[in-house]
Amino acid sequence: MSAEQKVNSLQNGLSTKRLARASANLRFDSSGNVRLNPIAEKQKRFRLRASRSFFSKVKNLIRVENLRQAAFEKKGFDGFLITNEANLLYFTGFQGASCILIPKKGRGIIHVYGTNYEQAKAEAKGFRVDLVKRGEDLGIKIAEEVKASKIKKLGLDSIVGVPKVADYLKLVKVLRGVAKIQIENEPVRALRRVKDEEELELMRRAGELTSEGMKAAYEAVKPGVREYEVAAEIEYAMRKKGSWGTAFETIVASGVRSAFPHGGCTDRKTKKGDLVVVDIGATYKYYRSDMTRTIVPGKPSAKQKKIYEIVRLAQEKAFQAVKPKTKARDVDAIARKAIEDAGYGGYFVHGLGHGVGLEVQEPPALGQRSKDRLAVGNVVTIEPGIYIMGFGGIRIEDTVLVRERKAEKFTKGPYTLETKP
Ligand SMILES: [Mn+2]
Repeated sequence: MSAEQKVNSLQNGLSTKRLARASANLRFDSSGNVRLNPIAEKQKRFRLRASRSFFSKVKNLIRVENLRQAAFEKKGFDGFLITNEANLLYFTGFQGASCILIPKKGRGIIHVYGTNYEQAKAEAKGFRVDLVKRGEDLGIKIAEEVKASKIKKLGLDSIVGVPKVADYLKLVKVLRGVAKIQIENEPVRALRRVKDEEELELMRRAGELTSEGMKAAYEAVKPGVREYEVAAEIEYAMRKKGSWGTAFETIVASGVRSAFPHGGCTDRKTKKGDLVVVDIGATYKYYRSDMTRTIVPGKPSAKQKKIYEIVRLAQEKAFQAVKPKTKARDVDAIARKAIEDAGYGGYFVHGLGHGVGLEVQEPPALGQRSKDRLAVGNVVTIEPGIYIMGFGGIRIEDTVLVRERKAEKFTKGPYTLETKP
């Protein structure tokens, strides 16, 4: 599809005059996806005030159009069903849709139960909102729409959880002889892993809130304080500054428990000289952030300092290597080599990092087996660690944006073991 055709196909539901204005602000990125151009991005704050709902409608239409390009033109689908929660949020900007059917042409159809019906109508711009009535069978409803829109090859983004598997099997049954169904995650993932300016603004804010939480952690970690008390101070600080909630369950793992990479948070009292791994994240308008620091209440030992420096250097080296077109596994390898060279290779027991966005773990993956390549607009974590049973663990993590030249850190805070520098 030509750029012009693509913009024209956004016309669904937009008046010619308004569309002309919107089209002038569109550009195409290197993957051929439609984006608002940078000047339009700059004017956005002003424009949003004037017509927030119009722009959210254009944004949603652009995203649906990009999906059509990725799934219909490149993969041969002629209909797409979105069921994954984060994907639903990505396309509609609202939480509570059951699924969206994207037909060949025209608006996507949001299916929503009564509880969320009014909110969907108010918030999910650029879609047709369809109420699923009590007792109505969603699978049959979708099948009827698939038939009506003459869809022959329906793509499906994901199947997560037992009820959804059951829905899927039912859908396959109902659509037998009508349309083929195929699970295909890549088209939506490809869109979601390259963040646009608006998403980046929200993620920057989530990073700032997370950094505020980490400041609170440095103040709260003291000998005798319990892990959950530290977590409470962190979460309170983030909430108070505007966090919509935690991006995942706060980790405050102290002493021997710090050697468990996902140590959670218990009622353990931290002791003088303990390693305390603090892994936290705030959420802002559904976008998440992820940050880890390791703190010692009291005076760190020589061994703790030595290992800390190894992890810090590995993180710094990996951060410097974050560039577009770089293989994600090469960035992992740089951190891994730094830790191996220092003699602790066997103690770095997880991948270097992962993508962050609407979900706290999403593509691309930064691990030894990753096939991903970094691209401008990816937001990823860089989080090397060394975990020694009986001694404790040290991890340092930041959420960073891949840019043309140097990557940008969204989470900011000193790299110090001591509570007071
Ligand atoms: Mn992480």
